[in-house]
Amino acid sequence: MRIGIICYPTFGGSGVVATELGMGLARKGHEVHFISYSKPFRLDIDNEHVFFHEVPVTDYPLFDFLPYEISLTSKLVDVCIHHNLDLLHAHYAIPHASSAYLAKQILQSKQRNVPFITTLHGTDITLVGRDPSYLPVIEFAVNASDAVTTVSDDLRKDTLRFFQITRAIEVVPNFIDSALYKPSCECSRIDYGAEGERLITHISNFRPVKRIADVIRTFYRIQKEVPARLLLVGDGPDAQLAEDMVAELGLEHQVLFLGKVKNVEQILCISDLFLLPSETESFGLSALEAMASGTPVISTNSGGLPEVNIHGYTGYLTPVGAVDQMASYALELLKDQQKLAQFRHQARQQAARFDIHAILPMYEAIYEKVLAN
Ligand code: GMT
Repeated sequence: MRIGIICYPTFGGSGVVATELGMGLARKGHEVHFISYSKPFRLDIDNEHVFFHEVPVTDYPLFDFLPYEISLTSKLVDVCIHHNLDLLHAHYAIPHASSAYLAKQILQSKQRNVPFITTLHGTDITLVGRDPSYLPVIEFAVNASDAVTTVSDDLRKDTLRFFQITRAIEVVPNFIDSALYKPSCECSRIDYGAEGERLITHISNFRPVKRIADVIRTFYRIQKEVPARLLLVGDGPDAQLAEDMVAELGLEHQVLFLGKVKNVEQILCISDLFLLPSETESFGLSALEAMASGTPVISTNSGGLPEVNIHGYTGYLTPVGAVDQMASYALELLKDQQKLAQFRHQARQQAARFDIHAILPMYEAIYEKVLAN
């Protein structure tokens, strides 16, 4: 198949999933065209079946806001025609699904039929998409898609709750490559912490929804009882808040701000615990990556997280904001070597259910169904 993938190129789960999906499809022999305003940060164009098309946005003194959707739609039309694409797959509804819809209409006027699949990732439904300034367009584009998927059952339910949906929604969970995310790696713990120190990790795009302050509060309680370091991976609007808190609590020597790291598997495989105290999380791809690396997860029970992290088996779940509870679960594992080893093993086992080899055929089956129609 010749597949066009529309995604955000930035440090974020939807772009990561779209990139890994496209690269996985290319390895299986499909021709995959990524369309975005810059090259997705995890994309390696080292496969003859992978192409990247940059969406140029032309500025003009009249524009206070650049009309990205129009440039994207024009690019979609152009790539579909010149590369004879069979279908488009939009990751994150805003604005990718509505641009794909418009491109499909334009192509139809040129006697070409290019169906599009929309994958909803999270805040495109739960936060941003519900905003009245986006809702009618998103609702329309979702209903007009030739197939719609969500990354968890919880997100499917939210979509049905917040929007008037007239079509079926299939759940295709996020996935990892178990050959890449594994407990053993060449990294050395000594590069990040002293002998005997536990390594606690958090990875995110530091948006308010991630509740980065709860990560630091939880770590503050942990390090009072167990020698530990906190590895913070990523960057975003709340990075400054995190730095200020770390200074206020006198944790400068125990918290490492690692910024945007491309190969997060090298940090996860040396970590003892992963913290994800999000306000809402449709799936929690970073939690899955941690589990695949044999790192138990202490997370909130919000959104789709309970579909990934199993309470008392792969880690623990707590209500949002329950930092004392998070810290006490963390300490329970960190103080019991045998239990920690057992949870590590179970986390890896649970993650295997989400291996790319099991999930990718689900997308291929949807593509085939759409094309057959
Ligand atoms: O919805 C977002 O916040 C953006 C998106 C992203 O690009 O980072 O994250 C969402 O999609 C990921 C991949 O499907 C999920 O693993 C995240 O849980 C989800 N984030 C939220 O729901 C907050």
